[in-house]
Amino acid sequence: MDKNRPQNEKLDQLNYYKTDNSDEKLTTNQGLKINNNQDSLKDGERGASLLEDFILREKITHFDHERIPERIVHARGSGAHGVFKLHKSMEKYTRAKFLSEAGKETPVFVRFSTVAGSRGSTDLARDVRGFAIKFYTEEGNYDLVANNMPVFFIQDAMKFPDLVHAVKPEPDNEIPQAASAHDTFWDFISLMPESMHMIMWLMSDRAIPRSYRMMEGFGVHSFRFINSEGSAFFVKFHLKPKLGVHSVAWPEAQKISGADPDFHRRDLWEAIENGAFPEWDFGVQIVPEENEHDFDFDLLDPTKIIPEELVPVETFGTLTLNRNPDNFFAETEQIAFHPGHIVPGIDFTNDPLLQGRLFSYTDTQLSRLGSPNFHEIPINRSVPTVHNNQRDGHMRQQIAKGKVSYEPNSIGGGCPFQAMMKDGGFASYGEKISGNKIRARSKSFVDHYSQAKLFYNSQSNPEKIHLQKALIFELTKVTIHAIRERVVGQLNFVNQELAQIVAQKLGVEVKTLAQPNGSIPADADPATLQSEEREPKIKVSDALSMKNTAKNSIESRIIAVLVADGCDGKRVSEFLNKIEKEGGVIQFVALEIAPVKADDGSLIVPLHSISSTMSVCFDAVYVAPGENSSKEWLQPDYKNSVLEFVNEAFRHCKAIFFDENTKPIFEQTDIFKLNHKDYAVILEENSNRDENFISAVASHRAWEFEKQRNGIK
Ligand code: HDD
Repeated sequence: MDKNRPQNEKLDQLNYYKTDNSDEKLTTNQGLKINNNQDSLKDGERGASLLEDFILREKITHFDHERIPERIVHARGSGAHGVFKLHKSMEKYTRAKFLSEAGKETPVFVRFSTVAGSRGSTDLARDVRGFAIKFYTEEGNYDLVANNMPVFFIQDAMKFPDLVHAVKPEPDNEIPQAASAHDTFWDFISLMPESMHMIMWLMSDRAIPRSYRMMEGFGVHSFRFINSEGSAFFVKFHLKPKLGVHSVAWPEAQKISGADPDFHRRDLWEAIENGAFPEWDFGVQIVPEENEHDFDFDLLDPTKIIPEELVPVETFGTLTLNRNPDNFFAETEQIAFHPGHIVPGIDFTNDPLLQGRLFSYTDTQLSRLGSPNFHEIPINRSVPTVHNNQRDGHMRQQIAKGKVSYEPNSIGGGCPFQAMMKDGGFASYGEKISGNKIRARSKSFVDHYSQAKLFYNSQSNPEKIHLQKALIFELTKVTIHAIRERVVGQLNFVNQELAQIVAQKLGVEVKTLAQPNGSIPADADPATLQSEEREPKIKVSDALSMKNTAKNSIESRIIAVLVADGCDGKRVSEFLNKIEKEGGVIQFVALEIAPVKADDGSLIVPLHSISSTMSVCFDAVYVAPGENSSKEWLQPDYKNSVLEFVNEAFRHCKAIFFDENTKPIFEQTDIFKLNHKDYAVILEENSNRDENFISAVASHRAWEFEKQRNGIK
């Protein structure tokens, strides 16, 4: 068995359904061997096709029906198999078996996604990323249908269709694709103060990740853990990537969307194929039930985080993705997640957003996958066999034996039996509830700005600047002045300086919106719904800034090595060895795609030519040394391309390497023109120059110099 391709009970189950065409003859769907797959059956060589041609009809009919509706949201996605390993038993808090025995491994399938775009849209949209995990536990499937942001736009599922209609392409002309920068989205947002915290996240660089492998995951809602004594705890789920949280810059995202719209999909696929398995620490923030009301926000409000300074994340396991799917449609497209797929020991809370989700997910699978038997699709099957009295329906696979499909019964000996709790039977948590039926929002939800402020105030300066620019970009695309004005009015409640900066670029006035306190009257005009602010215990939280993330590895970072005929073969191969030792990836970029001959006679096969790629697709640039290198690269046909390649990497604060040989190129770059000698690693006397370059790559970007490097005062 290939060590990179581990087996487990789920993969064994999937193997049963797999086909391999190697050494096989072509057949129809009925298993009939086909003798001619080139021509239809005709009435003479030049005659009309015959209706009798069942082979042609079968082929065309199947083809005509091979598309299914895309997901109503999160249509664009990529998935992978993996494993969750529990390091520390959580049985003190939950009786879920997959969280009880330290060392236990549970198979998983994870699907990452963007929200707004269609199935074929770019990976690099400014958007929330879905991070949905299916745990194939011994007690049935547990789905954590998470996002890469810990809060949501709205507090109640009642508003979800409105939110999605607003962000999706506008209904008259279906423009724009996979973008929130348009009138209807910002119109809705400007009237929904509760969305302001999420807007801070969405306008931050978290919305344009460098990789799915470098994103956090959050369950968003408070869920419940229940232990075997019946004690309950509120929990918020967290996934922290071992590679740290990193992003690209917005101008890069826009270019990558053109250069490689599959950027994240390709990155995930290639990392797994290369054995650089993405990993996350998995943990929870735990709040005992009796402490539910200890906070200055409501634990049931999905627009709020619990700052990690108040309740630290307790990590207890590792999620590793180690196997690409065999078939995108069968696995990634057909997988059906649902926050209502839970196991004993985990339960819901009354978060009104979560409550609505519990209805929506099964419902949507019915139209997307076409039948209530979607649980029988191989990727959706639980590891334990299903035993119940549900029967029939489109595409039923299971062959249930016997006469009995009802309960109670005596003919079947009463089977299948209900399970006692001690035998793993699920029983909903017996939460005490008393109240009148009411269609309203709790007053404890009406603080919309405190945590938006917390997020903004916790950002480093470069992050704040990116956030401001994102807002300016988005609102520039808005065509209606009043909408811009209302959004700026909302921003003013978050941070006055932020509102001023944005307003000035848009040419709007900062107007203070009305701010009545108190709970929301049933007939209130949404435009006047305002926040009732509380004094938060935490003013700044380190966990909210990407500045404080892990920056200690170049694992799987892609370095463009610019090679030309006559480059220093020995230096290039030494560099290659160093990078590979550190887990980095080298991709050679040459003048053209033809092999390059180094000065020692060795041949280097490039993956790209300078005109077929852009430096936005790489994490760093290494201009290979060599006596001829400068002359080659500065030929009239290539000079502009190479300078643009380097200048763009410089604009986005990436590590760039030149040495004494390639100084003539360096001297024509913006780095030299702007006199940022500190920037490029040109350390002629320094024997550690490769090492210095590697540590610059590990720190991802030097964002703090962005203003200066762009020549902005
Ligand atoms: Fe949702 C898909 C995450 C609120 C209704 N959602 C979907 C996916 C993710 C999330 C990651 C993609 C799953 C996959 O890869 O197949 N959704 C969230 C999070 C939410 C959230 C973290 C808030 C905290 N969603 C939400 C609400 C509703 C829905 C309030 C409806 C009331 N979501 C759906 C859906 C989707 C979906 C329409 C579309 C495809 C699917 O379910 O399977 O039912």
